[in-house]
Amino acid sequence: MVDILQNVMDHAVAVARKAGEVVRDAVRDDRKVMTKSSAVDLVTQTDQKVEQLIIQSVKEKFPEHRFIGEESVAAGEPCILTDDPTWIIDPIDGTTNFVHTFPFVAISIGFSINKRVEVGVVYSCLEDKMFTARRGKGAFCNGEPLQVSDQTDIHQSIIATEFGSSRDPEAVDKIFCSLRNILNLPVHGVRGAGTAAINMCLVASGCVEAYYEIGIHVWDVAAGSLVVLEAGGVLMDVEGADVDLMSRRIVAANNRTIAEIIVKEITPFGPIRDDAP
Ligand code: LIP
Repeated sequence: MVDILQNVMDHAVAVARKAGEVVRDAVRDDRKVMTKSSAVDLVTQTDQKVEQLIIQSVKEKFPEHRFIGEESVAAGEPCILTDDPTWIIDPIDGTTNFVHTFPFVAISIGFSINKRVEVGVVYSCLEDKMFTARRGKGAFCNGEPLQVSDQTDIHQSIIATEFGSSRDPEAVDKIFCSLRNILNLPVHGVRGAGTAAINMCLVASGCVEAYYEIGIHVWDVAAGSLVVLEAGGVLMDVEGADVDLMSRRIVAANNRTIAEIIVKEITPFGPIRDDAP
């Protein structure tokens, strides 16, 4: 019997590798920086070129599949997750890092059916780390199995987060309030790689106990969410409910104990949903 999901996984890995080559070649050259939703929400020609490369290549192999891509949505395509097989693509997660040659940049490709992510591929292309996950079949980095940390003591934990690209003063105040609460628990430290996808892979790898952020988009977290789950981790909304990938809010943690403590310290707010009309 044909294993469609394995075909999807193989294709996602192959095209992510090809995209990674393009990104690596461009990392020192692409200096034409444009902005999107705010003065610090950056995009380059490489983001657009890589998204086209991925979509073209997938269309040739899976002509009936749908797409949600960061740059296509920025260009006016709808961001609606249906039950149809859908590729959820961030061509460069960590565009600001890419622009500044800060060395964490990922190609993130999730694949969903019935609104549930079934395959996740995150290629940290400057480190040459290929993170892969398939529902029910585990998570891997360059073929090696991943396992979240077994830490249950928040005081012995490292937490990853980001400041995002909104500079709305109220949102910034809430982001800092959450950060202060978490630092003061205290935790061993707070880190941020500058890409949601890689932060989630760090949770899956056991290097940090949790990652949370408000303001991310579905393409930043679709693939990473499955990598976390398949490495034994948990996902939650920042107010403790089930995660909703369109809500632009996420907590990804090694276990429920850590996730619930983080949730208590977060000052929540609700950015406009990805699927808002
Ligand atoms: C970015 C993230 C980053 C997050 C930003 C943004 P982009 O994605 O991964 O960690 O803080 O909100 O979404 O724009 O580089 O694809």
